[in-house]
Amino acid sequence: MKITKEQFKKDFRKRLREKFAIELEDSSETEQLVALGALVQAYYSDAWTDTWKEYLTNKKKQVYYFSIEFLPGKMLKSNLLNLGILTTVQESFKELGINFSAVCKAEPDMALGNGGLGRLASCFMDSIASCGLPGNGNGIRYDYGLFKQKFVDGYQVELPDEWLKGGNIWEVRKESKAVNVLFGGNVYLRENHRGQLKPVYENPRILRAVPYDTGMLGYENDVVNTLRLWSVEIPASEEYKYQSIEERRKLEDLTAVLYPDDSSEQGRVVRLTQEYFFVSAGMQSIVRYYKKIGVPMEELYEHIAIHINDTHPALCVAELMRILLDDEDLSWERAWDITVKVMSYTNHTIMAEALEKWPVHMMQELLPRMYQIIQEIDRRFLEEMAHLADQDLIERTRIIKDNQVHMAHLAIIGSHSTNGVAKLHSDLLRTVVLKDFSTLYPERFNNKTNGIAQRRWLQLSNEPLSHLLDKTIGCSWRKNPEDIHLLMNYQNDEAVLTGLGEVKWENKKRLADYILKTNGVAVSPDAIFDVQIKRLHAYKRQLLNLLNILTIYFELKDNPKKVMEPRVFIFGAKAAPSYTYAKTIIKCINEVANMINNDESINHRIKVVFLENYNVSLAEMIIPAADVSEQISLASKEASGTSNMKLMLNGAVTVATLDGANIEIRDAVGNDNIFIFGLREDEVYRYYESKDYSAIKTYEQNPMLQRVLNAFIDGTIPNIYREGQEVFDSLIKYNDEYFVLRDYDAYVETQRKVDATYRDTSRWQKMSLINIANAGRFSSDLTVERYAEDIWKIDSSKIIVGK
Ligand code: GPW
Repeated sequence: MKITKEQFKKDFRKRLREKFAIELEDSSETEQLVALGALVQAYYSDAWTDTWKEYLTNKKKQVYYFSIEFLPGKMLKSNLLNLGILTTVQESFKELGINFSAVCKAEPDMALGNGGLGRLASCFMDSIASCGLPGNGNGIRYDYGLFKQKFVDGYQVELPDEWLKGGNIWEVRKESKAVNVLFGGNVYLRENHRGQLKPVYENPRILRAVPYDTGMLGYENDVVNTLRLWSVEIPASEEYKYQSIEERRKLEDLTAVLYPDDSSEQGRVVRLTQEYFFVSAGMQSIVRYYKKIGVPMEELYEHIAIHINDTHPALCVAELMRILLDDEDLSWERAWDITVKVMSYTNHTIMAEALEKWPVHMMQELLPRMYQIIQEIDRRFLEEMAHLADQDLIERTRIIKDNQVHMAHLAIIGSHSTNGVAKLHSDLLRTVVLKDFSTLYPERFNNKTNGIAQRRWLQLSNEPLSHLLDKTIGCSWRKNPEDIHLLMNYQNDEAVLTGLGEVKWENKKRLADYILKTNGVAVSPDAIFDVQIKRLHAYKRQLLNLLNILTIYFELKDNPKKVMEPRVFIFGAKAAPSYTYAKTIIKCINEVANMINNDESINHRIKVVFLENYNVSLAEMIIPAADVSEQISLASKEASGTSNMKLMLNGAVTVATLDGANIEIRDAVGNDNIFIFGLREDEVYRYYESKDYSAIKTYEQNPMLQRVLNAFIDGTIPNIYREGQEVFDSLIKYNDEYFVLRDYDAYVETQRKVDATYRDTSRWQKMSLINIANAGRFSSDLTVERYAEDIWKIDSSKIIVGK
């Protein structure tokens, strides 16, 4: 949209008066934020209506992305950018004497997600709208987002994230679109007068699902899609059943909290209730809409695609079957055909503990009708496969076995597409983890390598670099992320390389100021900023990073004159509250940080900084300041990773194992512009087969490694009496599940190479440039376009300028 500064200033003052009966001069930053939010919403309200009306009139096929997590972070700047008025607003605020960044800061992070999976969903929302694709999100409006992390004596402490306390400026409550969702009770099948078997519900618990819609704005294209999040309420007709406050609370708890368990599931009734709640509400509202506009149910698959983001929404399969059978009177065969055509599924991990399974009795009690339908799907699957010679294969792939419902099996059998999130990951799904299914349905398996929204992760978070790019290669990269490749023409241009160095320094200075303020640690922007930011998990091997830090520390203590670049090791990570080992690692990193940062004898040559409460906003500050990106998971374990892409885009050079999307990053930049080390995936699998890995042998044969590990249990690192022993035991007594010790030497050696390379400034800057220039292919715009074409079969409604 186009608006002059004069008009904007007038509109803004007016909004403030309308909202708060206040003059600009007397308003607080929060009031300014709320007024600005309301104004921005008014600016895009026509485009929002026009968008869905256009989808309606042109009968555009739409995708609905079902995800139990969305992690957008702050939305103000992103919305202003996409509307095309960011600069106008920034300049107007300056003229009005308002501090724009302070207003932005007043917006709470919307953190309805744990990490990569939820953030991917939000990058997809941005990209789907920006590519002009008809697509909507469907999820849960948690009252509390991911916990706020504090460190007390080096331990992680979790505080509630009260993100809704000041109200949510972007959401619109859609009372009229509420639906009921049924739980529990008994369900009998009875023949109706037309001889059809229909369910009769006895004593179900009825919950009301109320949607809150948020506009998902496309980048300068007037598209506004919808993210619909559901909140639980008590239906008026049921109120008499909940007389005490406790009983009401218990019910309202359903959408109170996001499960902070990343990559592992606890068999909890609330979680399963949440899953069915948003699945059923979403499916009902979708089907109701298409019925209302006169789409025959038989043709549903021509109008909608439903995407199941990991298995959490896998009940979509059974719920659509339920609606088509019970409410729409379709035969099983017709309903099944439609369901499979409509559904598609993404797998995000090969970690066995994260593959969701629910006890049969729990599903039977909580979701009796779902269970009946799943049983029938399972029965028909057995029947259909009965002709196969390999009876074991059928047993291995069925949905209900060992008294558990296997959600991934339901998702694969009930959909036409299963994809992994990076080449290696998709190959492992096909050949190892889901091999049986790929034998049964080879055509269903495909890869869609993850991507990131360049708008947020470069344009918004790294303005200095964005300006340098504009100046060097023009502005087309802002619309077409692949155009960033034009930067390759400048890999030997001294001025551009120096410019990149200056941009990086400026970003590092900003982060250094923040580190001093929050952690009280003084770090120099001239040091290497070495960054590992991701959830804390054993397979991601933050511990390996720590072992290298201790190695350097001991080398410095032995030889204070050791030639090396000063380095700041920066961590950001939350541990699931129930994951004690991950919390142990946090404590150990914090204590090592204390020890090293306060040891004058090493002359400040290395520093260790663990930043509290890692979230989207913090990522936006850390990533532009990173020189080194740590992507050191055990090969085969990280499905893709996405911080690897964000860091590369911002000019960090990657230290990586050949895991997840690191492999594709290596292919993009070439071996000379990345530091690869460690076991490869086939070597890891060979160890699993031969079972001849001995951590203790590795330890016994390596004096430095001994010294480093002993530091955990001999008092060298203070205050980790219990934690140090736990780490030591995990490596030595329990034989080092993630081959940390096996990769230790290679890692330390590679870090020496990093050090030596960094000393050659122009070589380093060139590497950095090559990383930036080749990051365009990891744009989530391209990723969602591949989903649209191969899986969802939807196309863009707008001719995007510049495409
Ligand atoms: F276990 N991922 C995540 F697969 O952030 F469900 N949370 C999760 O619960 C799972 C996966 C799950 C991450 C992957 O670990 C990461 O490798 C990937 O880049 C990201 O999902 C997006 O695909």
